[in-house]
Amino acid sequence: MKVSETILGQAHGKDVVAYTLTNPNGISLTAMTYGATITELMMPDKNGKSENVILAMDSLDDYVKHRPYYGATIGRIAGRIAKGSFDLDGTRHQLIVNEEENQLHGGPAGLDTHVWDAEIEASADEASIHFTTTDADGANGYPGTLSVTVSYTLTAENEWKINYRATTDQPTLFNPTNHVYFNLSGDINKPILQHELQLNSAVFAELGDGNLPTGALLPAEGTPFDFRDGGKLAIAAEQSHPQTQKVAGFDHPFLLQHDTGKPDAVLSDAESGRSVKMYTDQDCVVIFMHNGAIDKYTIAGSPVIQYAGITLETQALPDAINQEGFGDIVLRPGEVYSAETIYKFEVQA
Ligand code: G6D
Repeated sequence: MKVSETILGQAHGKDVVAYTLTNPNGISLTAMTYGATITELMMPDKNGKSENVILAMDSLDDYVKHRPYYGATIGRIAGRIAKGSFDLDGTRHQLIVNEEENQLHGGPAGLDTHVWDAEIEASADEASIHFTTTDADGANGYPGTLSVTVSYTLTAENEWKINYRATTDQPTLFNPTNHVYFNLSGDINKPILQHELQLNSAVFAELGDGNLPTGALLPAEGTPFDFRDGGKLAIAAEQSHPQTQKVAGFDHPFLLQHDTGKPDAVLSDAESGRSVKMYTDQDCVVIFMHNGAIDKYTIAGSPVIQYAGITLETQALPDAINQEGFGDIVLRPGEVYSAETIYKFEVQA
């Protein structure tokens, strides 16, 4: 497995390094130490043409300036925390809020804004980038010093494996994700509405004010949220349901069934022949369809179009600390947080 590296520039006074892992099948993964962010996933289409199938900015400075979250490691908490506050062991904690009265994606100095350290591990069959960072006690309002490792592994079987490990010296919260956007056409100016999604989920979380979960877990049966038998993403963009109307598509958490031996999700693009199978040990996947402009920026000289990409953000249910029955995202001293998500890339002629 081939490994190369390059220095992209500096952020927070530290060099930002990008590493490229290339497997024998012409698939390569590039990720940088700023935000432990994946910036390129090159793969061939059915005619052998290799293109980047994820959204990426033109430069490191654009990632820092616009914070698009593209491909970034999100934490301590992915998604929103209502009013940026929660009770933990009888103490009320107030986080730094960065989206009106709520906290989004770990706050203004979330893990995606860190310059992580990195180590490479490579063998004939796979190569890994082990990113590490420490989030100081009180950062963005969170208690405890959190030590995090995120490992990206590219295998000879065309898998991108993401493994998270974390420890803390005080009880705190941790629910990370990766915010990669896929566009399997390889063309950022082609909306993903003709992509096919097959999703093993029968339940989704209703969104209320501020795109926070209301706490209601709704059946997908008979709604545009039921992709168990597969369907084109255009179905979600038709906005035929109050919840798809609310956000012009999906921005929703889907509870995963984890059917034995089946991927949790399959995203495919018939025109290119490319597909990605998703497997995870997480309860849910948040699917966001880039429904509107995130900030005012261009990529390759053009503004980013609506539906330019789709995220498959595996995680615990958002705002779980404030919602009964949404799962436990508390990490305590002596515990080791671990989670794995695998994206497996395939091409059909
Ligand atoms: C919007 O509501 C969405 C989030 O889910 C997404 O992560 C963010 O844009 C980038 O706020």
